Amino acid sequence: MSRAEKIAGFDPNSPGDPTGNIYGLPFDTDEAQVVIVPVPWDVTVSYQDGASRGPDAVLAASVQVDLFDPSVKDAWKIGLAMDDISVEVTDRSKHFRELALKHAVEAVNEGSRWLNSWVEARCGQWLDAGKAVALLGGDHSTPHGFLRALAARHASLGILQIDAHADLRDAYEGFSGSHASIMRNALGIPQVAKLVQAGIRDYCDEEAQVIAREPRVTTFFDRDLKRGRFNGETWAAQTKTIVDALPEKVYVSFDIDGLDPKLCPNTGTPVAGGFEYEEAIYLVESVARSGRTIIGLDLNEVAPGDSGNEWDANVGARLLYRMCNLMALSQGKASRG
Ligand SMILES: [Mn+2]
Repeated sequence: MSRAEKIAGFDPNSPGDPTGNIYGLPFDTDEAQVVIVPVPWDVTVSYQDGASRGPDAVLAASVQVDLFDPSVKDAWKIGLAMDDISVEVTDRSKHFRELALKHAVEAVNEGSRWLNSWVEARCGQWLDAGKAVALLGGDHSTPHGFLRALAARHASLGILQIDAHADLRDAYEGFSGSHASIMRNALGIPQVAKLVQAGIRDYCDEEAQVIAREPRVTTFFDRDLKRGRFNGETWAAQTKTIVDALPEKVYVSFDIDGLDPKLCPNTGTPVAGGFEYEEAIYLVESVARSGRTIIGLDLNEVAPGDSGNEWDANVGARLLYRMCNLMALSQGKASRG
């Protein structure tokens, strides 16, 4: 069946097909304009594990997501599909996590380098096929290879990081590829011209110093955003300030713990405070509507609860759907709703 025939034969109003692809959509990765690359990896988790099961959980929860998106016209027709969940990545994550618990630092760092190369190749392959690419972690270390793939294809880019944590540590517990170092490592990529952080509310002295001394980093702390609101600033005005700090090409890195933890109670390192769901969507939508191009994005640290609680994945699946649609909109692969 061709892509056109699949669109003609699909009923977006019917319940999602649980045996199908992500969101119950009828497209495979060749037919899709947006490819979601799952990275089931959580090796250096510091508090609660489970993010490696994020892709499975989001895939399962995705069939509950209604496909109408008020921001993007006929959003389901864009074509979203998820790449295979790699057994090799899953197995290596388990293997290196065991080593991390034994604090085998060098072996684990070698594992992180392998993962970064794997992600770079996988995402690069889809970028070269003309796809918009979204990475689904996994812990927050997983997008490093994707950023390298984008840096190899764009002379300059900025990152919008939505997160409770600054993730600017120079290695954490000795692990160079730690989730807590992802943005420090991203700053090591010369094409990363700007890092704009939003929602940050848990960070150490070392990270505060990086923020203070590194001209590429602009941080909008949760405390300052909230206090501004208490004093009458609007989220629209604050959002404009955040977006204005970004260059033309933007990568969105969304750690789900940037949201209020009531929306992600099982994430690895929840912190009180944070964004409401629609506040976060509004921020990402404002990037797209500003005329900037979202050249890639990730959603990370979505973890299902041990008790079979699927709430985090339910939120994550909705967030990912709307961000993918907004990325497609910003890339001219869809039009405004
Ligand atoms: Mn993070």
